[in-house]
Amino acid sequence: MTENRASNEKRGRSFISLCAAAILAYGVAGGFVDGICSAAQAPFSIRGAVGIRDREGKAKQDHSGVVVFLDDLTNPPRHEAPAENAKISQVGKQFVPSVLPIAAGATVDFPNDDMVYHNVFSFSQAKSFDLGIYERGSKRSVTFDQQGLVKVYCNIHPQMVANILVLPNAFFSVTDSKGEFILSGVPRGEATVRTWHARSSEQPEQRIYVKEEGIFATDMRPIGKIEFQITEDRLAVKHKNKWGQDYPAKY
Ligand SMILES: [Cu+2]
Repeated sequence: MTENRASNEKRGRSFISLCAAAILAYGVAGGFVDGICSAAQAPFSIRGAVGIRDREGKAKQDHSGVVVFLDDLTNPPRHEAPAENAKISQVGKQFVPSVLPIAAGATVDFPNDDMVYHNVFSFSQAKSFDLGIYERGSKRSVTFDQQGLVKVYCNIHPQMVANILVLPNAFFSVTDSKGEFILSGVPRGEATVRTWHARSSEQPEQRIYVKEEGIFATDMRPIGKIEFQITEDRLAVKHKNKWGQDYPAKY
């Protein structure tokens, strides 16, 4: 392992020299040099899929909405704040998207893009806030510094629920309808691929080695594509409004 690391570092250094030489030689052709250097650095992409089964154990048609993320990296890169804020809109009396992973320290904008007023609030341990009532075209923002799950509600419409997962880093993805995900720019080293789904208590995970030759399991078996299965076992839980009361029958 140590030997591998040493040779990787050596390769890294000679690669840096190669880039430096290329920049000196072809400094004017910036785009070209960038191309060479980024190709040689080749940030790794982890691909995979999550299959969701319903409560009866039947495979669902739609496998979207599972958050897949990396945790416990042995070689975490320096954390950089995202250039743009993340966003959860209010549209058609829903929060869109209803699942949003972010890295701790990120800010989320909550624009009202709807025809009606909404009141956005959360009493979660990781972040408690109340943005008050605001109209179409307005936007309010919240910064999330503490890791954890933040459940966001509207005080007017009980069906409006969003889950913000505040994670340790920016290596995350949300599955598409086929269940597929991609984690891009992953550094070499060990990491745990974890999962989270709003309607399941199952959170399958896998420890992996990311090496120059590819991804390996802890028994050094090569992994082409990471696959997980999740079975739904949670119904939507009724929640109270911000005053701790049931929502009125009509709203
Ligand atoms: Cu609302």
